[in-house]
Amino acid sequence: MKVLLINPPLKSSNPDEPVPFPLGLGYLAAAVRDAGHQVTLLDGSLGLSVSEPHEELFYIGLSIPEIVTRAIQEEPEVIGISIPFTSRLKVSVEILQRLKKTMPDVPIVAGGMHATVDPEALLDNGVDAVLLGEAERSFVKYLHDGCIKGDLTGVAHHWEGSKQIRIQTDHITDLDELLFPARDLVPFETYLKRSGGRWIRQGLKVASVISSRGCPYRCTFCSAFRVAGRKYRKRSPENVLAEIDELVHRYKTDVIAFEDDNLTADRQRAVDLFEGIMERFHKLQWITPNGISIKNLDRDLIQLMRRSGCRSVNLAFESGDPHILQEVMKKNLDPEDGSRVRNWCREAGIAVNGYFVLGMPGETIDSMERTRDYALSLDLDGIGIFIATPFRGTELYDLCQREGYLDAEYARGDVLFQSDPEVLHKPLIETPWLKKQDLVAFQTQFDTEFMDNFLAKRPMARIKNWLRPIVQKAGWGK
Ligand code: B12
Ligand code: SF4
Repeated sequence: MKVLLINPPLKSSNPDEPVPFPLGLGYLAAAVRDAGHQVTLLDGSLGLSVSEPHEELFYIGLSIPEIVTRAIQEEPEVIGISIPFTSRLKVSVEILQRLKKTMPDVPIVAGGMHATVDPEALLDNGVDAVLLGEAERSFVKYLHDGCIKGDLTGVAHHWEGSKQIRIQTDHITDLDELLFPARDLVPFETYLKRSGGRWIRQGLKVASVISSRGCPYRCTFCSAFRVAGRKYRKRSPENVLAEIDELVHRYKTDVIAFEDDNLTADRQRAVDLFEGIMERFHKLQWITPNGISIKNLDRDLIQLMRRSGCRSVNLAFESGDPHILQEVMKKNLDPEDGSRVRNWCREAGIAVNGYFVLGMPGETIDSMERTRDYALSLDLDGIGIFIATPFRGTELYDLCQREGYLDAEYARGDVLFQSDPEVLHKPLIETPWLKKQDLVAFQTQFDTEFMDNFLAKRPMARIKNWLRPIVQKAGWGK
C-alpha cells in the first residue's frame, strides 16, 4: 500500500525554533516499510517561519495548501497524521478536513499523544480511525485488516452509526525488536542544521534519541503515561549505542538529546549505557532537554555522566513549595533533593537548567515566592518557567474540571478553541487563591529577576547579551 505520513506545522514565539525530527512518525514509518508498504514522510514543520497578522506566535512550516498539493502528488492509499501536542490539533484538523474534501476516498488515520487522549474530537472532525498509544504494531495490523477484522486493540473508529473505542491493552515489551526511526526518509541534515540553540550552542548538530519508554511516576500535570504506560521499558545499551553510532557516523551528529521520560530509572542500565558512550564516542556530547528525574540521580552517576559527555542536564525542580510539590503535583520530591543534585552537578562540571511550573491549584503568591527564591538560590545556568496547563488526559485536567477551575471557554470543549496555540500560551486555570493576571505578572517578574541574577554573576554572558541585538541587526552568526 502507498502510505503518506504527515507531521503538522507548528507555532512558536521563537521564529528560529529548532525543528526536531518527529521520532514517533519515524518509528512508525520504519515499521510500516518493513511490513512491505511504500511510505512517504511529509514533515509540515520543515519550512519557513511566518509571522501572522494579529497573532503573537510565528507559523513554522509548510502552508496548508502546500501540504495538500504534496499529498495529492503522492497518490496515497492511506494517510496518517500525527498529533503529538494539543497545540497542533487545530492546524491538524484544518489539514485533514481539506484532505478529506480533496481525496474523500482515502482513509485518514490519526495518532500521537493528543489523538490518544481525545479520539472522539478527531472522529467528529473527519478522521476515519484513531490509533491509540504506541502504534508500530497496530498501524501495520490496520493496513492489513482495517479496524474490524483481526484482533486490533488501541483503536477508535465509527462503527454502525456510533463511535467505538477499544483501548490499548498491550505495550511492546521488547523495545530492541523495534527498527530505528526511518531518518533516511527525510532530509535529516535539514533538521540537524536547525537543531542547535536550545540548551546547547548554536551550530552544533543535535539529534534526539529515546532509549526507554514509560515512567512509573504520577505527576498530576503529565500525560506521558497515556501513550507509553507506567511500566518502565528499556532498550538494551547495545541497541541504543548502535543507533548513536548511525547518528554519529552517518549523519555527523555532535550532540545526542535523550528525550526519555525517565532516562535513569534503571540505574544499572544507565551506567552501562553511559560507559558504552564513553568508550565508543570520545567527542560526543549529550543533553537531556526533556528533563531528567532528580529522584534517580546520585553523585557517582552524575560524575559518570560528565565523563561520558553530558554537558548539561535539565532538571524538573517544578516548585520550591513542599506542599505544591508533593501534594498537588505528586512529585514525591523535596526541594532539598533538588539542591543536593544541583550541587553534585556543579561539582562534576555539568551545567543545570531548571524547569518550574507556576499556577497549580492551591498555588498562592506566597508559594510562588518560595519557588522564585528557591530557583534563585540554585544559581542555575538556564530556566524554563511554565504556567500550569491542564492538558487532557492528566489528573490536573480532571481536578480542574471537577472543581470548576478551568477557564470557562476552555471547559466548553470547543475543539478548535481548546487547541489554539495562542490560547494554550495563556493561563487556563483560575482558583480562589490566585488570579490569572497576578500569575502572568509574577511569571514575567520571576523571569526578569532570574536573568538579572544570572547576568550579574556571569560577565561573559553579560557581554554576549549586550552584543546580541547588534549581531542580529547586522545579520552575523546566521
Ligand atoms: C520529545 C518531546 C518534545 C520535543 C520534540 C517533539 C517532536 N518530535 O516534535 C520538544 C522539545 C520540541 C517538545 C516540546 C514541547 N512539548 Co513535548 N514531549 C516530548 C516527549 C518527551 C517525547 C515524545 C516522543 O518523541 N516520544 C517517542 C515516540 C516514539 O512516541 P510518540 O511520539 O508518542 O509516537 C508514538 C505514538 O504516539 C504513535 N503515533 C505518533 N504519531 C502517530 C501518527 C499516526 C498516524 C499513528 C497511527 C500513530 C502515531 O505511534 C508512535 C510510535 O509508537 C513527550 C512525552 C511522551 N512520552 O510522549 C513530551 C510531550 C509530548 N510534550 C508535551 C508538551 C506539553 C510540550 C510543550 C508544550 C512544552 C512547552 N511548554 O513548551 C512543547 C510544545 C512543542 C510545540 N511547539 O508544539 C506534552 C504534551 C501534552 C499535550 N497534550 O500537548 C508531553 C506528552 C509531555 C508531558 N509530560 O505531558 N516536546
Ligand atoms: S517524572 Fe516526568 S514523565 Fe514521569 S510522570 Fe513525572 S512528568 Fe511525567
